[in-house]
Amino acid sequence: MISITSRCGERTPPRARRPIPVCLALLALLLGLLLALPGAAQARALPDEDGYALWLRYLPVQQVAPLRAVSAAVAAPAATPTQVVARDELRRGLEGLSGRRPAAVDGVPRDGVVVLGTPASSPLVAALDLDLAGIGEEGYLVRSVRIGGRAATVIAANSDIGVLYGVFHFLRLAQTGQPLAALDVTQAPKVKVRVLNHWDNLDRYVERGYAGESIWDWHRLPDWLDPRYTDYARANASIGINGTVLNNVNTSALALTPMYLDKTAALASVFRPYGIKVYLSARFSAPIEIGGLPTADPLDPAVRRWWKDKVDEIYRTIPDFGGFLIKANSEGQPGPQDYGRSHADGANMMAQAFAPHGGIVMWRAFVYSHEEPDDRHKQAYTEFVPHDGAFEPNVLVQVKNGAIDFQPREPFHPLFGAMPGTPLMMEFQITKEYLGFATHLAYLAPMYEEVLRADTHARGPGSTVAKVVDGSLDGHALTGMAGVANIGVDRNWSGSHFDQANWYAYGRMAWDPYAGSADIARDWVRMTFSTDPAVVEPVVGMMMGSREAVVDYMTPLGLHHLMGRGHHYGPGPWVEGGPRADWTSVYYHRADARGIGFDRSAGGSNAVAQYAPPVAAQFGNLETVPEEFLLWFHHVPWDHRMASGNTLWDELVLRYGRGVDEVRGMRATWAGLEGRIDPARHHQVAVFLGIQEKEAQWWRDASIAYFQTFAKRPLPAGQAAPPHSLEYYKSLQFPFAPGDGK
Ligand code: GCV
Repeated sequence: MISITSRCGERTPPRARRPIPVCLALLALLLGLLLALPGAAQARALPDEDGYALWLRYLPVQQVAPLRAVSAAVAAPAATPTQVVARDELRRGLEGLSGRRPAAVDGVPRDGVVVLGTPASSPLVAALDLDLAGIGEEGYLVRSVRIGGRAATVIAANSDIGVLYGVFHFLRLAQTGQPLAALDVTQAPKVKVRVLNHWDNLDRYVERGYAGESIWDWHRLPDWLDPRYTDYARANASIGINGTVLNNVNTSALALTPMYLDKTAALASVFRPYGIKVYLSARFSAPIEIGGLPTADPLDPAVRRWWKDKVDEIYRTIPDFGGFLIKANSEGQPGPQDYGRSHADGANMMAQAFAPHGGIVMWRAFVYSHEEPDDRHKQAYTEFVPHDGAFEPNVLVQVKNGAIDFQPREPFHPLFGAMPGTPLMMEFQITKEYLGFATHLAYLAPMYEEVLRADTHARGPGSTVAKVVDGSLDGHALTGMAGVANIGVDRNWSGSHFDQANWYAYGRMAWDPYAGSADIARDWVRMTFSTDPAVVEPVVGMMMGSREAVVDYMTPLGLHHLMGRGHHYGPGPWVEGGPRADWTSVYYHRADARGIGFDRSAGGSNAVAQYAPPVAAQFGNLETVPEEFLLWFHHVPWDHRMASGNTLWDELVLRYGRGVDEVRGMRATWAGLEGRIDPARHHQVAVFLGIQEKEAQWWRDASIAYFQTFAKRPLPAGQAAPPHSLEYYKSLQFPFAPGDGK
């Protein structure tokens, strides 16, 4: 009889296996000893990841059997590009997650088939006679059903793109370890236009970009279609984003020339199967710069003709083009006011050119002028409210979440609720111009959530910003949300692993402005790092506290706009002088011997009067203003008593310190996760958290050193004095800090 050699080296007949458990036990012991030696962690380490896969990693799930039970095969039409994409994404995802590629089938020959389609594209879906009436063009159902007595999962919609969204939802459930056997999901987006705004120049420089150059390789377009464009589209479709504005709002008119329209058309062809329309920022003076006209006056017939012809030309090149995004009469950009015309005149001229094609105009309300001495906070409201109801129906007025500029915390913009006759879309910033660039960990969804849930009281209590944005407050069908993208050519797309979460959360909240930031964080962590609760809970905890930490160490208690000049990197509360007062810090904090803060109450600039009366009353009164907005709305004496019992000065110092402590806590939490996250990503995040701690400390020290020159009070007990002089902090220069406008 042939004998085999066991791993213990014993000569054992094939059936006589008794000694093996003993020998395995010895082996296990040996292995255990080996693993306990230094360097053993390396041997166990998870494979390195570079972050390119984002939240679509599709790695094997822990509980494979339940997933395999519901996903043995896929029955899907493949007659259109979107159908192919939906079917392939599902098979790719399931193969990665379950370790088995599901077969493609035509019917339901066995249990565990995932059926995709619309009633028109799939006879199986048609036969189910599902109620798809309420889900619109982009909604979907994901439901566990029986077909011919067999268990199946149907992903059904009224359109191919709805099916694709449903596929991504189903995959998310699988990725996050949710039960899949009794599904009954109905989803429809609450917002119609869900776009990214790229502040990408045609030379690939990204204004306020911290993730490398622009991913749009304009020079090699239209011929070279970087595969990354497809992955970009997949990622966006997976979170419901349905449009992208390719170029910076501070744009060159060249973006509208035939050469660039061909390049844009090439990108549109990649994005189309994923339901993503392309939009362009248009320069208001383009009729002069590329049209050879002497004027860009929106009431001039030749100018109107030029825009109409240009828009017609665009639609000949890109039949499903989305529309224009316009920054006009803001920060030096040309606009209708250059000709004594209003924003409505400018927007309507363009909107009329788009109307026959079904396109839209997103007209930004981020306007302020250095010729206008009034509080910058008030200028957008002053310029836009008189034109409420005067915009064409295909115009969305795009409003930043707050009235100044994407600060770590701002009260909601007073335009929300103040223009019932005009659809207002939200503009959030995903890139972290004012929240630590790509190195600081700041999960922004709690900030988005805070603004969306804010009550404008415009039509009585419960008139939340979310209701303005989703159109339900004033009955608008055209609705939108924009997110200023944080994407670049960095391998991990966003410059840091955690900044991917802000892109992800933005998409989820554009789809559903009522979604909860913690739930979204939990999904993201499970998909991006691990489903292990020992990872998920601490990381979600870090994320949820992270934005508040930034508020504390940069701009506590309603302070704002205190960063370095131009590049916006690091503290610069001393910034003064220069071309315009509202580009300085002293304009905003107004610190003096008496106290600190911008008086926007009735006794000051009276910006509070732009809010509905209950909000104006709350913000305008020192006794009732929420402390997080105290110095936003009031100039407050240094010895003012805070809710904590501390004086304002002491509280300010303590808040700065609290922010630094929070970052220290995040570092410690992250350090404790070593071994549970792949070394490459763990290491980069750990190093970035180290940078964040250093910079948080710098913000705290520099700010305290500066404000103490006004407060002239000692630091509260136990608070360390800044280690350097104010002159030292002021002397620091960062000539090549990334992302500055140019
Ligand atoms: C694209 C701020 C930023 C600018 C940006 C501008 C805007 O001022 O610093 O870089 O320009 O906002 O939103 O238009």
